[in-house]
Amino acid sequence: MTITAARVITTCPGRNFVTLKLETRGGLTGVGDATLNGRELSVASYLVDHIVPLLIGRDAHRVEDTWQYLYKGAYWRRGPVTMSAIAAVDMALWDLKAKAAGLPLYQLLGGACRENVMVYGHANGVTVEETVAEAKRYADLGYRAIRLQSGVPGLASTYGVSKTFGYYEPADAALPTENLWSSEKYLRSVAPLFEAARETLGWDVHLLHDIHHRLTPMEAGRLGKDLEPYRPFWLEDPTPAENQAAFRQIRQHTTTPIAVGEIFNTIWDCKQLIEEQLIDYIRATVVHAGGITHLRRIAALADLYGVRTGCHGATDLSPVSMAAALHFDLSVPNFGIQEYMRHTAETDAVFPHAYSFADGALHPGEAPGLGVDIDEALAAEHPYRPAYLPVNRLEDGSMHSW
Ligand code: CS2
Ligand code: MG
Repeated sequence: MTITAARVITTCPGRNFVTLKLETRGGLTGVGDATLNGRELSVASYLVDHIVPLLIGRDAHRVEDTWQYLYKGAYWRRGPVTMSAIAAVDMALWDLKAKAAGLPLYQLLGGACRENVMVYGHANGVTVEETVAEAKRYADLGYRAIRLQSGVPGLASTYGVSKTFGYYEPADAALPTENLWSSEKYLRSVAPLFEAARETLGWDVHLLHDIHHRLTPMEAGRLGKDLEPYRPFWLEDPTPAENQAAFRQIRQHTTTPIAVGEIFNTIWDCKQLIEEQLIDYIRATVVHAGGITHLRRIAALADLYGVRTGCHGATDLSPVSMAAALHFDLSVPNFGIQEYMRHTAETDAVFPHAYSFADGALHPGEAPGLGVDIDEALAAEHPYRPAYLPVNRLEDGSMHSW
């Protein structure tokens, strides 16, 4: 199954996406997501200028060898740009292999380990009342797990809260917008949010929250303890994870489950957190952690230590990533939960897909391959638009994690 052509398609149906499309001599095509929010053109260039020339003429069936070739052959290993580019190739090769077999990809990954993939939706609002009302709307739609992100009294804006009701798109300007942050004001706001949510939603729905890398380990330990009465499903990214040992401090102070990893790119980023059981869910995702081939290795390591998967699934991961993630989620033994921020209708039109939502869960469908494609003609109608993620400063002006 010789690769004869490769195209890198950058499109912006409301937000930017980078997609790799491979063609083979037999006429099959395979797609992979290469979107890195705010740095899209870096990955597009890495693919066009440094990877595509190496793919033409290669046997598309050699998925693992191609992964090893692109990882070990690059010399400069790891990092979000390299691993997102490798991920796109990997997704496209798995897509091709499954299409050639006439099977949905999950069947090549060992078959289904469950009937469907439980997902969590995003409820956000400027106030606790707005956020809880939005969470109730998700519960009424059948979601069994809902992430709560609310505004912080005294702060003009904060992570996860959209300016216009509904979709939260963080890459919101041609140059980074500057947000102001106060951990003290934030820490006072979370327990009241969860208390109100439990009062309205009850106990049969999982409630999640994303701290987004902003606390010290001790602040995170305190917040985890504050929320224990409300039984969160997880607290996400409580503190910057470059220092993985710091999570020992959080573990000493709270039993609230911890989820980390959406910005991780290889198994090495996850190793200590998993081996020391400092986390309960690993969030590494198919597009930023080297594709399906590498994500399966991360999940296998996590399984040894009782850590479950909780893959990142924000709208800056295209429907190609969502489709690939669902085949992975359906087949991996230690599945936990899948994030699912619904894409806009404009995005869905560019990326027709087979996955579907019902009863708080997604299923990848039975179409051969990933079950997703890119409408290149429609994609061409949405040219790339520079868009940066915000930056975050403390109220005294010090730079802080966004
Ligand atoms: C967030 C993301 O979905 C999440 O858990 O952390 O929205 C993240 O901020 C974006 O993917 C960044 O592009
Ligand atoms: Mg997150």
